[in-house]
Amino acid sequence: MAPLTRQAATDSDPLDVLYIHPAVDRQDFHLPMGVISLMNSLDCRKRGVMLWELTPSLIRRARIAVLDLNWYFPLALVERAAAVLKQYHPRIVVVVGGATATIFARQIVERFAVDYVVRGDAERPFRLLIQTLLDGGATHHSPNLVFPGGAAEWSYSVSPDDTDYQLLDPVTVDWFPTFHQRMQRVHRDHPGEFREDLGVYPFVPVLRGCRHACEGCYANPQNHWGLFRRGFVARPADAVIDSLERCQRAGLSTAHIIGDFCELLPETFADAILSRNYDLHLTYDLFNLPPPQRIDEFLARFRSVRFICHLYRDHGETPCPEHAERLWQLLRQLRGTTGTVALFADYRQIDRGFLQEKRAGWPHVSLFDNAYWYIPVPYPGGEMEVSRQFEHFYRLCRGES
Ligand code: B12
Ligand code: SF4
Repeated sequence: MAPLTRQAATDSDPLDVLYIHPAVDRQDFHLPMGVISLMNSLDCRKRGVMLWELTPSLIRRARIAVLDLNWYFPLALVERAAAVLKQYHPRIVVVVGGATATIFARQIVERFAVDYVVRGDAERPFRLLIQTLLDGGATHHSPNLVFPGGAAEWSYSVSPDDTDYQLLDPVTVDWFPTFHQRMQRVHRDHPGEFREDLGVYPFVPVLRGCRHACEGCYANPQNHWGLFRRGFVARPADAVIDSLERCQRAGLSTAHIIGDFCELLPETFADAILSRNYDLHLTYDLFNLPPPQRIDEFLARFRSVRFICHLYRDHGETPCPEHAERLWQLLRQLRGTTGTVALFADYRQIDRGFLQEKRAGWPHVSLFDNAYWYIPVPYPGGEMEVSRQFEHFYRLCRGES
């Protein structure tokens, strides 16, 4: 296959790939964390836009349109967007991927104007599919694809020695001007903050999946297998360090890590990551609580660290007095340092007065209600079950139930 050549796209040049984020509103800058790296793996004429930036002329300039469908909310929006794409450009190829797309792949290619769904880990399948489409070759052999009337073998999953997984670039977004500008502003005006309303960018990828098996989470090994056909996997420490250094080189103020390597990986991994200094603020989600020395190492290595903590152990799942005791110790340890805490608790289950009292006098601690995180989501399952879920979530997105 001939290698693709990169050409800068101006406002009137033809585009090989147009990525569209199906934003549910003007504040929805939540791209699935894997998407930026996927787009960066393509060396072709590419452009990213929010759904509300789409115009007929942009559609007509593109050969391939790519949409993410990770959280289920944009399910009906993706249907509408695909129909509009085909209306203005009947020969455009429409590609969709992400967790929800993986679960509902068959329904999406059969009921929406979508040509391909890429299931599970998309790094190699997506790159191969785009390259084959641009070369005019036969696509049906690219792994993990589902298309109208058929499916290719689901044979690709990332592994630590997979260079596609090692070489992720979650930082470069010059091909997506609106997102780029927004993120430059967020990094300038809100260093070190973790605020969903601002959009959280970039996440430094460390691992996929989890060793715990909390109900209702896609990282739970059973759900994870259904979504990715593999178990828990981590990138090598060098690859993670490279991603952090990319953030620095790009002049970003903050990196975000969700996927607690202190808890889930051997100590040597954390030793390697924390063996050097980063000119970055960090937000880091602690699934459980590491020893105090580890916390000190984080503080020494980053400009500041905002630890996301959970009132219960195992990422907020299990009430536990020892966990609570260590949590109060951590809050005391961080007083007067560059460390702050976003403390998440399920407000349906706890006495809020007790928490308010606990944190009185601790300005470095903010309280968050994560009750709203526990929303029903689609899960992988048998054919009948998936088709039942599809009808439910599709109607939900269309405001019909
Ligand atoms: C990190 C995370 C977040 C981060 C965001 C990270 C981000 N920007 O992606 C934050 C904290 C912001 C977040 C927020 C929310 N999250 Co969240 N989050 C996670 C978490 C813990 C890990 C995700 C992860 O590691 N992904 C790994 C990366 C690499 O995979 P990826 O981005 O999905 O991409 C790969 C493939 O899916 C695919 N792919 C993805 N997109 C596309 C697009 C195309 C075109 C292609 C080809 C392929 C492709 O290719 C990628 C590379 O292989 C998961 C649970 C879990 N542990 O899995 C929940 C999870 C994804 N979140 C979930 C939910 C529900 C939410 C919230 C709605 C919670 C809430 N109630 O507010 C919000 C939604 C935000 C919003 N307003 O849109 C659900 C999604 C369920 C669903 N299908 O709807 C999950 C699965 C948790 C669960 N309940 O099981 N979340
Ligand atoms: S610890 Fe967190 S990521 Fe792991 S299974 Fe539980 S909720 Fe999911």
